[in-house]
Amino acid sequence: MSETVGARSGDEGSGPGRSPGPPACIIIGMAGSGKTTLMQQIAANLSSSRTPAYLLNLDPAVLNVPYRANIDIRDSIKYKNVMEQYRLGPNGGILTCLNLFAAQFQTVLELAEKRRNQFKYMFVDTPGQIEVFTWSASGSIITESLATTFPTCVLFVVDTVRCKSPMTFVSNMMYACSILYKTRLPLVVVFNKIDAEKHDFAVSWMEDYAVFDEVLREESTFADSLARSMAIALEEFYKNIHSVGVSAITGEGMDDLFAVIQTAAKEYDESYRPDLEARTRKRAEEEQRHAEEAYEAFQQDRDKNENRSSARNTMWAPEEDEREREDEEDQDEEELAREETEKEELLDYVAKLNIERGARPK
Ligand SMILES: Nc1nc2c(ncn2[C@@H]2O[C@H](COP(=O)(O)OP(=O)(O)OP(=O)(O)O)[C@@H](O)[C@H]2O)c(=O)[nH]1
Ligand SMILES: [Mg+2]
Repeated sequence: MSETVGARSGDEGSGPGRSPGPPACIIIGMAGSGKTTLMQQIAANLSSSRTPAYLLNLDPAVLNVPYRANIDIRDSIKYKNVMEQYRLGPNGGILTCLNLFAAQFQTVLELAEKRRNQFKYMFVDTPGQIEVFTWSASGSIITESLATTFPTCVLFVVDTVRCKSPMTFVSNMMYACSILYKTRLPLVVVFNKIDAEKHDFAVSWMEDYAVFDEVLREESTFADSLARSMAIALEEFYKNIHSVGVSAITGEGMDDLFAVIQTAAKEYDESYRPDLEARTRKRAEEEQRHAEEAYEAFQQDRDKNENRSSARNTMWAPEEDEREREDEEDQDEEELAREETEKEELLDYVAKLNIERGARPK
């Protein structure tokens, strides 16, 4: 775990030979953890220091957005209409809105990309139904597109008051851990609501397992032993993330938050971007290989068909001629045999008639 306090500027941390662009932060967190209020605080904070920012609201179901969003999903997609049209419940409605929006996200990014020199930060507010964004295809598309355009990190917002319960704390950390491995982006755990509850206890639980274990010893329920095993598993995860305490209401800790975002953006540029580019390259190579294989198979099929038809049209095949001749001869023989039989039957019939006539008295 690391936390650095530094200057507020989006121009730091340039990679070799190019400007990395302004950091983009995706704000994710459990329902009611304070994501939207944090967006509001960020907007107010940056506005007072005249730092331009690009703000996106991706929550289609929110009634009021308490900050001026540059892009608001609600402008192009109406949550209630989507629910009615597709006969969906609240979560299905949000998911479908995100799916529809993901299809337009490239255009959104192009708009932002054009203005990349005009803002220092980008922040993205997401729906409270965390799994709708984190585990959906549209969430992945939006995250990956953003990460290939700007130095991107995830701000995982946690309600510090609720984290006093060890089980809730561990559950939140497990979720944060899964997001880290899913997105493969730098992750900052933002302990929010520190005006109501300081986050020191959470930091000590993350830094020293013995402290957390001590708290669990006081109770010995099944859930606590589960929390203990999960905390052991999480020790490694804590080394790979940042954490910071803020109050979205009072603005406490905001300088620390901006500083840690800068650190995360540098990390993105130094290690996450090369990893992402390698993955993108690998995927492109695989797609290229599949396309080439498919084209080769298509060509082979086409060549085979062409050979077959040109052979039929142009090449002399004595075996075929022989077979045709034999078939014709067989047909002739059958015809002859039938005619022969008919003639014999006719002669028999005439002979029979003659006998009868002869037998009949004149
Ligand atoms: N005391 C305190 N309350 C806060 C803070 N931040 C948010 N809240 C309160 O927490 C509640 C939820 O805040 P929101 O910002 O709507 O949370 P959210 O994560 O956007 O909620 P969803 O989008 O529904 O998931 C509101 O009542 C806020 O006033 C904070 O720093 N301190
Ligand atoms: Mg919200």
